[in-house]
This record gives sequence, C-alpha cells and structure tokens, in this order.
Amino acid sequence: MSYVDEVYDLVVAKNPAQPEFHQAVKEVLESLRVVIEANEEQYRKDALLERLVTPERQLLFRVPWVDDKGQVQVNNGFRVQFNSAIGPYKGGLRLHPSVNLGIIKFLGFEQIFKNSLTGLPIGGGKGGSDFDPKGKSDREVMAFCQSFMTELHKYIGADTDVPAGDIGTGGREIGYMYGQYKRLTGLYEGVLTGKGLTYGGSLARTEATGYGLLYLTEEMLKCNGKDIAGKTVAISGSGNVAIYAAQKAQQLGAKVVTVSDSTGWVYDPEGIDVDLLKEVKEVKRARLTEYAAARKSAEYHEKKNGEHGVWNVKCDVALPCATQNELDLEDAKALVANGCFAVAEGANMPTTMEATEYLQANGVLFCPGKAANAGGVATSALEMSQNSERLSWTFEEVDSKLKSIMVNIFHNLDDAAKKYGMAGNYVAGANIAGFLKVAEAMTAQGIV
Ligand code: NDP
Ligand code: 2IT
Repeated sequence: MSYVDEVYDLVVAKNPAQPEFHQAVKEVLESLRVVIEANEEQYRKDALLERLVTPERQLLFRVPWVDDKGQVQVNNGFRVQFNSAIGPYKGGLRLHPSVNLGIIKFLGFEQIFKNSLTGLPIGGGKGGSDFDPKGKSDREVMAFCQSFMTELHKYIGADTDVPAGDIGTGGREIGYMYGQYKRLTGLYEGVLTGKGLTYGGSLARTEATGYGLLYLTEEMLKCNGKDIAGKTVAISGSGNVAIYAAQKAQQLGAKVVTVSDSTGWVYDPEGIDVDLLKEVKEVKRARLTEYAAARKSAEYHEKKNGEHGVWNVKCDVALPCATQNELDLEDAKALVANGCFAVAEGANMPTTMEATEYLQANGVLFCPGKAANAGGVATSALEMSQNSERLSWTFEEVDSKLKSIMVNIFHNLDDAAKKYGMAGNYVAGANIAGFLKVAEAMTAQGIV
C-alpha cells in the first residue's frame, strides 16, 4: 500500500467519528501523492506524514458560566495546537453549537498549509467552543468569554499561540477575551488578533478575508484571460467574510446578487446593498428577513432542506463564504449548468470533494479556501508585526501588503501546479506549495 493510503487509513482508525477531519486530510494527502512518492523513503523513515496529521497538542476544557437567569451553563472549550514548524500556532476561535473536536482538527489542519502559503512565519492552530453567541445578551457573551479565557490563557501567548476570530467570534468576543487575558497575566501583548483599533488592532483586519478573497479571485481570472469587472457574483453567508467580499467585489465592478444565513437567503438582482447588510448583520445582529423588508428589489427565500439556495442563481463567479460542506455535487451541477466559470472559497472547506472534482472536470476555475481566504490570517500576522514593533500602519499600507500577499499566493500555487504536471489544478498547487515549506522546516528541526 502506498504511504499516502497507509497514513490516511491510520487517520481514520485513530480519529473515529471525525468525518470533517478525515475529509480535510484526504484532500491534502491525495494531492500530495506525487510529491510524497518522489521522497517516499525519507518521509517514511522520518514518519513525516504521521507527524503532520497528529496535532502537537490538543486542549479540551470545561467552560462554566452563569446566564442572565442565574443558571449555570457548561460548554466545551477546545484549542488544537497543530503544527509549529514555521512559527507560533495561529488560527481562529469558532463559537458555534456544531463545534466538536473533529471540526476544530479539520480547521487546524487546513490552517497549517494556509499559514504556510501566506509566506509569513505562522504555524497552524484552531480552537473554539460549542457555545452559541446567537440570542445571548452582551453580559452572557462576556461571562462565557471570560470563563473561556480563564482556562485558555495558560496555553497561549504572543510568541507561542495567537488566536483570532472565526464563525461567531468577532470584535466583541475578541475584546472580552483580550480584557480577561490582560487581567490574568498582566501582559499587554499581541496575544489575540482582530483586536479593536483602540487597543492594538490592525486597520484592514476586519475587511481582510473578504478583500483578500477578491484580490486572489481577480488575479486568478486575469491569468485566465478574464476580468471580474461586469461579472455577476453569487455569495453565500452574510458574516464577516461575506460582507467584505461583497464590498470588494462591488468596488472591482462586479454585481453581487445573493447572500445567505443559516435560516434563509436573499436574491437581489439590483445588487446587494452592502451598507444595509452591514446595518442588519453587524449592528442589529438580525436575520436576513430584515434586509429583505428594507429593500424593494430583494427576494427572501426561507432555507429548505435539499434546496440549492444561492447556488441555483445564475452567476459567473461563486464565492461560498458561510461554512464547511455548504456546496455539494448537486449545487456544483447547478452552477455549471448556469454558466458559472469560477469558484473561490471564502469559507473553510465549503465545497465537498465530489463537488470540487465536478467543477474542475467541467473547466471551472477553482481556488480552495486555504489559498483564497488566507488574507484574514495574513493580515492577522501583519497585526502581530505591528504589535511587536509597537506601531500601527495606515489602512493603505496594510491593504497593499494584503493585495501583494494574495497575488503572490495565487502565483505560488499556479507555479506549483504547473511544476508537478497539474497545470490549472489550484487545489493540488495550494496543497503542494503549502506542504513543501512545512515539510522542509519539520525535517530541518529533527524529530520533534
Ligand atoms: P461569521 O460568524 O461572521 O459569519 C458566518 C456566516 O455563515 C453567517 O452568515 C452564518 O449564518 C453562516 N453560517 C455559519 N454556520 C452555518 C451553518 N452551519 N449553516 C449555514 N450557515 C451558516 O463567520 P465568518 O464570516 O468569519 O466565517 C465564515 C467562514 O469563513 C467560515 O468557514 C470561517 O472558518 C471562514 N474564515 C473566516 C476568516 C475570518 O477572518 N473571519 C478567515 C478565513 C476563513 P448565521 O448567522 O445564521 O449563523
Ligand atoms: O480560518 C482562518 O484563517 C481564520 N479564521 C483567521 C485566523 C486568524 O488567525 O486570523
């Protein structure tokens, strides 16, 4: 049996009931096959792949907090410190009721390669909790965040592990967590990114993932003889990534016609009103029904099981920006049938493996999340740099660095795909380019 297959089987056997983690590992290992086979003897001897798929450390902890009725609630807390070969662990904290160890491991594993692709010195990690911030008062969110950090602070630090936002964790949550970290440790340091601008945050971090997604998409289209200007774009999600993806798409001259949340989606043929969307989602924390109620041109659709939602809408470019496995084979077929020619993942692993293969087989340009959404963590690394030098850069400075990072990422994965005989396969290119740097650093540092 090949080394790749052996290691994949090992992952399934040793990590039962973690389908998302298996999926992420499979996608990476499959596209590394050529690279692994060329160095199989050395990698096997060093157990390089076994080490790569095994987190350096996994922290699981209890998070008790008191709700507004005086009732004690208990959530599960997680931090997976996956790989520190190229820098301190770096990756977000997801707060969503669906969070479990397998989800955090899939996200942490992806983060290793994503962070490597940014070209910046950051290792891979991820964390979170099954706490649901939705419908909670600010006081309840604060109580949770303080309890979560009371345990987490023992394991993180500006030079060891630097968490940030993800689903359910935005500026409010980062603020409460930072306050508690500072109180417990007495340290005013860049231990979290995505901080507010008054206490060490970076300009453009809020916009970075969505903007970066569009910078990369623009470059991918350009290198394939196409232009984002004038194109129709379908976006899923209506959170941090989706909002700023929509904003930048419009600035680049595209028309964004959809957004969604977990209960429904909006089709707005005149183009999404981003200011209204921001008001509904960032200020009121409300449902998309409020967006539709305030906008004549918008159609609201309740989410139904088995329905294709936003992917049924005719578009040129699709940008899934909500969550994992939200774009399946049927969705991919609908996109191709409607003439969509490019898909770039704003979310982490939003496209199933079957859907990815179908899109690629049908000539759709496909850029995986670990490259396309790397602008968020890249700008987090820029926030760390600013914190270290006790300075803050202008919006333009951060944004122009972000843009050049995204353009570089695209060319790195394009070149890697070509070099290994898979021109145009950006999934393989991203995995190979991300892997090679980490593998070299792991090898150089000996068996640790
Ligand atoms: P937010 O919490 O700001 O927004 C998430 C959006 O996705 C919301 O519209 C939410 O709807 C929807 N959503 C979440 N979970 C589900 C679900 N299970 N089913 C349907 N819809 C869902 O998160 P972000 O925008 O930050 O994150 C979106 C994606 O981007 C995630 O995959 C994240 O890992 C990834 N990402 C985020 C980065 C960042 O910097 N924030 C960086 C790189 C990747 P609702 O509000 O109804 O739950
Ligand atoms: O998935 C991701 O890359 C993020 N949620 C951002 C991580 C970060 O450290 O900024």
